[in-house]
Amino acid sequence: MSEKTFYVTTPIYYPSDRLHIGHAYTTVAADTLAKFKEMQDYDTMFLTGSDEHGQKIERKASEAGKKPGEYVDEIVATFKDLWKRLGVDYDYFIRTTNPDHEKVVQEIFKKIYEKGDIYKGKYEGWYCTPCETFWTERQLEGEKVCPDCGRPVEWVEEESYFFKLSKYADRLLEHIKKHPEFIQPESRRKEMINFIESGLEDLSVSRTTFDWGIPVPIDDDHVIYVWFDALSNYISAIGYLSDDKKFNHYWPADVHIVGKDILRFHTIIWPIILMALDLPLPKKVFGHGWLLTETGKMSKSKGNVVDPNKLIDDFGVDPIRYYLLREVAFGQDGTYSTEALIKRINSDLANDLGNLLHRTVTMVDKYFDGVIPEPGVEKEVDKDLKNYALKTLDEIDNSMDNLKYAVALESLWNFIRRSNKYIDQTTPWILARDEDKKDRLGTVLYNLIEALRIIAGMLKPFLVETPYMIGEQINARDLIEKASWSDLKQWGLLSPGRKVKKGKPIYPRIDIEEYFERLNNNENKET
Ligand code: ME8
Repeated sequence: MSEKTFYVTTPIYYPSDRLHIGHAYTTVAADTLAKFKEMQDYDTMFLTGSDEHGQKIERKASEAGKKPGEYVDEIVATFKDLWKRLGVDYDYFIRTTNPDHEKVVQEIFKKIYEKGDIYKGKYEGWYCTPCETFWTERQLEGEKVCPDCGRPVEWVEEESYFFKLSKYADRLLEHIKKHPEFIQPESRRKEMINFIESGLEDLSVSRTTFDWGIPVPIDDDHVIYVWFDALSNYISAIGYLSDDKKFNHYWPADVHIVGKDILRFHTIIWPIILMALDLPLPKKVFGHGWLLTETGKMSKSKGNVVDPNKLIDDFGVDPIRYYLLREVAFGQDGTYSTEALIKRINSDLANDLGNLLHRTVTMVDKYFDGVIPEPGVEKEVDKDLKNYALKTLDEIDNSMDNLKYAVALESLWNFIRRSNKYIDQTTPWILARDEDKKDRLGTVLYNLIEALRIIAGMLKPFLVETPYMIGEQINARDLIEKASWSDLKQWGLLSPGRKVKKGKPIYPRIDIEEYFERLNNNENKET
């Protein structure tokens, strides 16, 4: 195993419903980061999964007239199917109903109980089942709705085990203040500090009024609180208490990527569980923003839930991945719109990238019978292009370290545009008129093919088909497949003499009006 490791996670989603574009957003981001680190020769561990216990799932299954186990099996299959379609390449998919996970959670509970940080008491308070969250009277400020999701809360009065969050509050605050990178982005870090400073109460970590959960190991009448169970996935999945070597290799996680809705669980409850276990804390928890629709928050009742499967059917996988990563600054809220998606496809994929490839391959085909020419003497304009490639690689590297996906893609597209400009500067069609300038023409076209090889390589973390579509046409699929990030820094890796395979434009332009017209006609047919 390589010394350099990188461990990245997504939340494990509730299999209470099928996933929507919001879940795809988080997962594609984590997948991109994992692919990027992989290219930089890290031994990468990318974890995702499903959070299958709890009252919410139990109720949903019963509404569907199914046993919880049967209900979640069906939905989890749709998760895996979506990740496959989106080109998400996780190393492990954890299900919290997996007996290995259940055993580790029980052991964690027992360890903390034996340490004296879990004790028995009685819980009296409010509970939001959709969020699986306990709320105190004070936190509700007189309202009987969940401060997070706005849905009604229920009164709960039952015997419960409590976890001493209060005992660790000062230590946690100190850690957060000492490690500014621990909670990102900065604005959310301040929110979390305020939350902790306003006082932490001990947390109820068991329930008695339903069964769909992991039994408390010392008391069969209780099941473990679903968040205690779910958060433990990040260590159970990599061998905590079962495979020390693997666990020590990957832990602490480099980054937990989550939505802002569940940042509190990840920056308060989770670190305190780890402190109680005497384990190091994750290096970073990144709470990204919310993806909204033009009619507000996605919800079944509003009928505005965006189904990623439908988008893949209509546009293909890479346009969706590109849009998710490019359109909204990670960390901020953004609005999903199909119109904006089509505009991105047309301007960035069809125009900037598609044209560069098409123009280049067409010229090699026309002026050199498709054979990639030898480069000759280098001019200033060629050096500029090469330096721009190096600069772009560094920029992407810096942006990715800060999870600035949109900025990374902006840098990449600046290089694509720079390469298009290189065509305009060097005017190959004029060089082609003069046999004496054949060498120069060869150099220009070789450089363009190299630029495309490097662009395809740089695209690999972000997009899953496009790099190889480019690879096919410039006949460098092999080089692109095996390219590491450092290979992209070597200009001239592609040997001349290969024959390009001119194909159709990789992204034909989409007519927005026509698309919506077709959509309306189809909807009318269905109703
Ligand atoms: O909270 N915009 O699962 P969940 C952006 N099981 N991201 C969104 C989104 C939106 N509109 N909607 C959902 C749970 N997400 C727990 C997690 S982890 C130990 C347990 C994404 O199915 C975002 O990442 O409700 C959010 O945090 C997550 O889905 C919530 O998924």
